Amino acid sequence: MIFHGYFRSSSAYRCRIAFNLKGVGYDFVSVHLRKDGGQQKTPGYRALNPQALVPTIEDGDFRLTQSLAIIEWLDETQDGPKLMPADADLRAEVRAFAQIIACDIHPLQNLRVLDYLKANFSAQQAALDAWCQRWILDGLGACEALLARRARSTFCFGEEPTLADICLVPQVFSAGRFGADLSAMPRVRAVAEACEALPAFIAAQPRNQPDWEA
Ligand SMILES: N[C@@H](CCC(=O)N[C@@H](CS)C(=O)NCC(=O)O)C(=O)O
Repeated sequence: MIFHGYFRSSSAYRCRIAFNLKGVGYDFVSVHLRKDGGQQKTPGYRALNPQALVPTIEDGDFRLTQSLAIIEWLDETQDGPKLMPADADLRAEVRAFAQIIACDIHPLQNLRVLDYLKANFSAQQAALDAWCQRWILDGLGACEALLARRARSTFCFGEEPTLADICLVPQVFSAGRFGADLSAMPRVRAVAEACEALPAFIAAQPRNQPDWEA
């Protein structure tokens, strides 16, 4: 399997965690989002992923984009621990939690959005950080409220990591990058800490990737 990603990409980070939890290996192809004006924008990469975003996977002739689709596909086609609960209600709750992050937080802090704000609205770094913090705190605040209404568990939805945890950890990492203060979110922080102790999550960290740059 070929995995096209970038060390700092949250969406690629999600997939790396899923690969590691499932115990599935891959050949990594680095797509540097800054170098050469953004390698994701080259015709070659666009032929793989018309959105010009990472991640993309290739498995023989099969190509797939969108991290949540990739993770669910991995879960359904590969051996290893299940990343989605068997119970339909719980599975839907896990998807709803993951989508808060993947659909409603992450897109607002994506590189192309921040570049657009800089180029078209003259936004400086402080304004961009404030923008990101605004949406991260809003979305993770909702995640905290969802967790707080459940009985305490090690991971978001029980004693095994699911898609919810896979999305949460990279988003907590991004919160740190953009200076969002999560001190009012004890449940989010406790889950992230529990995940960060697992080898699958540690190996997926940006600093442990071959394309990592300080
Ligand atoms: N919803 C997509 C988001 C993919 C995405 O936005 N990837 C970012 C990195 S996390 C990217 O490639 N950005 C490049 C750009 O903005 O030009 C997914 O979950 O895969």
